[in-house]
Amino acid sequence: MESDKHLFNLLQRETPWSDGTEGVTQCPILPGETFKYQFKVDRPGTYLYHAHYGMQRTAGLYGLIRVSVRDGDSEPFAYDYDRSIILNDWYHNSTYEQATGLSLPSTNFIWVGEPQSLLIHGKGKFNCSSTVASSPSWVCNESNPECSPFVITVIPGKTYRLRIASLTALSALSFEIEGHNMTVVEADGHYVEPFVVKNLYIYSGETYSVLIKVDQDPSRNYWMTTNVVSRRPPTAPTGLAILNYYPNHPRRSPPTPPALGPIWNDTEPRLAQSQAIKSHHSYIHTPPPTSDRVMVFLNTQNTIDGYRRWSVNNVSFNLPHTPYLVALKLNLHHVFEQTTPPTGYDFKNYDIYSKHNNSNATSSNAIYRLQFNATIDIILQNANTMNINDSETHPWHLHGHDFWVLGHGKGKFDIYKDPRQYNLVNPIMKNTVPLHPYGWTALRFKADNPGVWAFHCHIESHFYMGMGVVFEEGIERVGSLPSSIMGCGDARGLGRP
Ligand SMILES: [Cu+2]
Repeated sequence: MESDKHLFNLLQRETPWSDGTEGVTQCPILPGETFKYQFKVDRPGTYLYHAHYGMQRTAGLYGLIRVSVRDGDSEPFAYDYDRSIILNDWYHNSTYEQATGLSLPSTNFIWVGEPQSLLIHGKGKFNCSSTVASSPSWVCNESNPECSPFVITVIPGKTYRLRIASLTALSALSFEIEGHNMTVVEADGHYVEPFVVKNLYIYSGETYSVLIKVDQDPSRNYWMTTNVVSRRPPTAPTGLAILNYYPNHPRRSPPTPPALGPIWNDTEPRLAQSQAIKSHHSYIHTPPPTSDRVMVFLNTQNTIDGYRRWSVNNVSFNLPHTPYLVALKLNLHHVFEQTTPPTGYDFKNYDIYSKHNNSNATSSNAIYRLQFNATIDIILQNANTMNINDSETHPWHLHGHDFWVLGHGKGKFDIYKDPRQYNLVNPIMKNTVPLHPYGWTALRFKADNPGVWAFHCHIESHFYMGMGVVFEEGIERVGSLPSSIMGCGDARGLGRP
């Protein structure tokens, strides 16, 4: 049984029901049903859409949206050609098998594990020695055209804009192009003050545009490679694609071995890249100088009632059967818990570097109600997992808003000292941002988009295991809901005239 849900990574002003988040803004789309998303495309840039139901995104329902600038408008950089690359990781187990394993009691819990392949625009390789003997012979036949890497053909002397997006289920990635530096010019639909990288770190849910100059020895092709970082030990083989210098043959392998990527557990260059991303000087949206409400979100792993979960401030998130948007608009108060989840944790006593049982953790579907138009600060605080000496990278994605990235830091966030280092001058606005191991990330946003919005870790299995929260703001300003979002839970039938 399949049902689809699409998330459009645009702000959805006045159309909160077109955000595509199952359980938050709509009911699942059942097999055979049609659902029409209608929304204003509010700004140019590079965006993603994907399934947002269970772990369905991982099965391949996703894509990229390019929004061009208005006729007559220009961008703060120039290029000759525009190409897109979606990065992903790929598992041989179905998403149903994966979800089932994650849902077992912790004594029998089956982790999804590392992916078998990394995909560059849908194509990848895996280690054939891991194939079972009964596999059909074409599976590991390298001469099968299906096994050939993705190719981008480029013309020497030209400049290319590459729109690079990640929709990995789990992996944090590095991406590089042999012999070519990349100038980062866009992040999540916002222009970046250009900076040059040899290697781009990219996390699930993020998009970047980079410029490359086709200026190397034209007699050969070059590898484009992607590798896993931040997980031990990375086992997926390097993801490969070919930058094909015209008129060389597009399938001719470069004469050099592909790059193995940066050291997987070196957090420093990843933190440095996060800190290097600033708004382009001509496109700065200055953030409000202060906030009305500050929330600190401690990210931890827990065992709750015998199940392995992820939590924010020791509360693990569950989706209700009736979407919040419907429940709140139609005053169905009984369909989710009417408590307020915690807005902080025990700063003084909680040691983020040691392994905890977090035995006071609970599961809940309660949400944060925000005052309309208030300025909200969120500080994401990382910690040790339930394994010794282990803290993971979590890419947090906010629906319905772009937030200012005020800062990234190491260790435990100090609510008195660290805000003094916030970048209030030229912070980038994004919709997805990494929380680095044992670090903190500070965000600010205006609660000015009437609706109900998910904020969650973009790692598919982490959100599935409870790593998310929901914000409501200005629900009384939301217009009449379409009946098409009401096919489930206590919402069933409510939309009919
Ligand atoms: Cu996560």
